[in-house]
Amino acid sequence: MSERIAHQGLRGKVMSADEASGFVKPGDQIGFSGFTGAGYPKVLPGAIAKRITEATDRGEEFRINVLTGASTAPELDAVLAETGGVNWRMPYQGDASMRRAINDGTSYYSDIHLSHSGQMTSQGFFGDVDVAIVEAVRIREDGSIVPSSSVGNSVNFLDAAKRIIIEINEWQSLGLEGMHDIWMPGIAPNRSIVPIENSGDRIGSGSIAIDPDKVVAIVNTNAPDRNSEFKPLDDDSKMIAGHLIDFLGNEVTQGRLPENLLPLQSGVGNIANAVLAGLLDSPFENLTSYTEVIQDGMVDLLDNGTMSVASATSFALSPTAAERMNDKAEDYAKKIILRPQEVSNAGEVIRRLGVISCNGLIEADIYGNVNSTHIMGTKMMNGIGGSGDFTRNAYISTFVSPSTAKGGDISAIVPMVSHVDHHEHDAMVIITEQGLADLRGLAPRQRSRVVIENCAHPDYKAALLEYVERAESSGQSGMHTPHDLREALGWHQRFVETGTMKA
Ligand code: 0RQ
Repeated sequence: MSERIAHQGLRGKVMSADEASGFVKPGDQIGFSGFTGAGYPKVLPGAIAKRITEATDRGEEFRINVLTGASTAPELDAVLAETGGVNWRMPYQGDASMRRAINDGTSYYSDIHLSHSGQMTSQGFFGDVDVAIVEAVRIREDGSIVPSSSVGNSVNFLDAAKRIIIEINEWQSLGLEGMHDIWMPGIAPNRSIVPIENSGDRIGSGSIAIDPDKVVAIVNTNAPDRNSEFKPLDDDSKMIAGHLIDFLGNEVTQGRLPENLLPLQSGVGNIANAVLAGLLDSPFENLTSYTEVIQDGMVDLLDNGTMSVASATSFALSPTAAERMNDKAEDYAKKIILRPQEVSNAGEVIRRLGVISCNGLIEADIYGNVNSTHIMGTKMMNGIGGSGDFTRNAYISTFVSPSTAKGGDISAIVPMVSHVDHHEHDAMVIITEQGLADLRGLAPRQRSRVVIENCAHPDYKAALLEYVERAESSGQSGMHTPHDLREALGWHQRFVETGTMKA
């Protein structure tokens, strides 16, 4: 362990997780490292959860605010959510227990663009950060921290926090040192331009400088990052990937994209991973990515040389791919750059590099508005994550989804979305296994026909067409974006009442 704590003064701070959890007080606001199941602290959250439960059993109030980079894993989100002690959570989650706590009203949740969340913390929008709890690979001689498999919002949390607790995780490869690129734009009014001109540019240092005097505890761990295996590729995913690859090929033919495309962004989830797998067999070469998470599909592209470089803030790897990453981290550090999420998701860089974005959706409406977060308009699924950062600024923004969910009882194409995350001004291309709707340059009434014809499932096509024709001919609706307002959310209401959107 001593090689992992090179700062002499900090070696004396090593203690057990139970002892370290004593530095967390009721009402504290805690910034945890971690992004999509990578680089989150493995043992402190459990120790804090134990203290919350003990306090609750004694009839004492012990609640905390939980800030992270993005989703984490059960060792953080589930253990804390299950105590009922999470008062407020930001900016993204994907855990069943946390989702339950949010949807049953136990916990407040602010679903925030990932690129904004760190800056908002640093600017003091959420109040003080009491404790930063951050996983690291190593502490250097100067006390700076080498992060592990994600950078996320750790720099903001470490800067802002009054007290710092570091988990040194021996499972994380020392070879990760050299992969990170720590550079921060600062806060307004002295915010700098991000000097990145290519996805592969390195602009900062390999570790996060901290004030060693703020470190109150260091805890040693040896535990893997936890992500689930991706679902095996099904026919729908392969068809979605095929539509997107054909579309990109045509953009090259039309002279709107260079032959090696522009930097790719790929969201979380099975479909986005399937699209990356589809690129493996595509004619494209020398691809690059400017994205936020590196999934299995992207590592495969790097392995076979289809992709030359990938910039992100985190891994989101299956257990098998994570072991592979650990074995060969030094080699991957030549092709992978992990940045703070304020930089990986910086809108201005995304716009300037001309990123092609690809994210999942829960539902889209006939005019191209997209709901990525809410089931039937009221229940939180995961959150907007970085999908807005990329969609709003992309050169071409795409959304991918099967045309139905829950065995066909839900249509992903609806008359009006029950919640809007990405609106018609930002969403350019919608893709389901049925086909692709290129909405660029189309007015709402033109969009409706293309979305219904190309993307809706045959079981719902006639009903969608009937809806829009009725709205257009009612004489009561404006003809720019025709709607029958009594019926617009009727499909959702029918699902809530009967368990299916089918009439
Ligand atoms: O449910 O898990 O019970 O089977 O949602 O759906 O089709 O497997 O697709 O894994 O790609 O997730 C939008 C949630 C899609 C994701 C969303 C149910 C469906 C299934 C998953 P089961 P699929 P995916 C970068 C970008 C927002 C954040 C983002 C997401 C489950 O892509 O969270 O893009 N995006 N970040 O059955 C009811 C519907 C449904 C539905 C799907 N209309 N109604 N349930 N489901 N559509 C990364 C980060 O930001 C970190």
